[in-house]
Amino acid sequence: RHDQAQREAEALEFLHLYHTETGQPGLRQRQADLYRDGHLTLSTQELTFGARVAWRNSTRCVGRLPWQTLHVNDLRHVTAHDEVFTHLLVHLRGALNGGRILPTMSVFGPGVRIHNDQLIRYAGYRQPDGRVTGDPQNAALTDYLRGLGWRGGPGTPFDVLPLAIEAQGQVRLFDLPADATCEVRIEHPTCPAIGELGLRWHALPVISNMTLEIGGESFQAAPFNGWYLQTEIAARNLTDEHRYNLLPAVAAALGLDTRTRRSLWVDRALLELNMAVLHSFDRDGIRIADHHAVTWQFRHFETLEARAGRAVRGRWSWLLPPMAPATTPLWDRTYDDREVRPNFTAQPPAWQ
Ligand code: HEM
Ligand code: NRG
Repeated sequence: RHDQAQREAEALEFLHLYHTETGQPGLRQRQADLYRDGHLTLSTQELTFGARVAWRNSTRCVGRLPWQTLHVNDLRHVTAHDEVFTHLLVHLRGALNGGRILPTMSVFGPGVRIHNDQLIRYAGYRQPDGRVTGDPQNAALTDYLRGLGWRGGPGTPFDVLPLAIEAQGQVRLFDLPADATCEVRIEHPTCPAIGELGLRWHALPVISNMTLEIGGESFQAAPFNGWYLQTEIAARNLTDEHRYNLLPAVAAALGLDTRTRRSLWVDRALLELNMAVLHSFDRDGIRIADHHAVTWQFRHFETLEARAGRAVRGRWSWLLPPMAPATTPLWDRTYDDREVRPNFTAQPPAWQ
């Protein structure tokens, strides 16, 4: 929590940024509003600008080149469960846009929180033997949702979890309809046995547990999405030993010799799984980045920012992809990792 002086200082700094970057008149009037009220009530234009700059300032995001294209739904008047849920469905369908994904954010009113860390997450069901069916990362979330009364899904490794929406001091569960959670069946262009593993992933990453901070104001319910980078799905979610841990199955499908790591079966299976994810999203016409294009685009973003007289902040360890990092143009660069606002901050889970 900020104290009042810091809040006002951030508000002044934001007003200055907004008016100098956009060239909009009226800075004096807004400063007077701030001194009168002690805080800012952002206009829709200021909110939209602030959200875009928050993306521009996200040190861990390698996908920042199109920051100015972020669509912002100003839903600060929305504070009731049913209305929040309805607008989340509008967000999911509009952002998917038939596969030509639109980076989108929906900003909800006071008292609203979404307890899921992303709008679309797969259940992780704990088995009696200690193993997990589904995504082990979501086992605690799955337990929590069951505690709220969720009866559980069909029990596949890819059951979409319901949303826990908090509003007006109360938490309620909402099932997401299948037509709002577009998924891609993963198959490999030349190895049918990989397709037979029955893997899938959802088209949209919609982060719903970060606080948007603009000019001393905080928005706890401001879910946002862009499109996936294939390494997020293929090199981490499906591959990490503590996630779906699928490289042994992919290697078997490829007929690789897994008796010794020195055969580099891990690397070959990883590569083919990444190819399969790119191929499958392309087949369905769902936008997805690859780690080569996105890192070159990030360099372009740096050039444009330098031209605009701004410094780019970044966290090298997050910007580098978990595949072939030294082949990308970010490998031998260094970044200043100090955080500036507007920005997104991590929220401690509302449950736990
Ligand atoms: C993190 C790519 C859009 C804000 C990331 C990461 C990647 C990425 C690869 C690292 C994720 C990880 O390692 O778990 C992209 C791509 C986008 C995109 C390809 C396509 C347009 C956006 C948008 C926003 C955003 C629209 C906000 C408006 C962030 C933030 C993080 C992040 C805040 C850090 C998340 C965390 O701390 O867990 N992005 N991003 N990104 N991105 Fe983006
Ligand atoms: N690694 C996470 C998603 C983190 C954010 N990535 C994006 N964001 N692409 C995962 O679900 O795999 N985005 O807004 O597009």
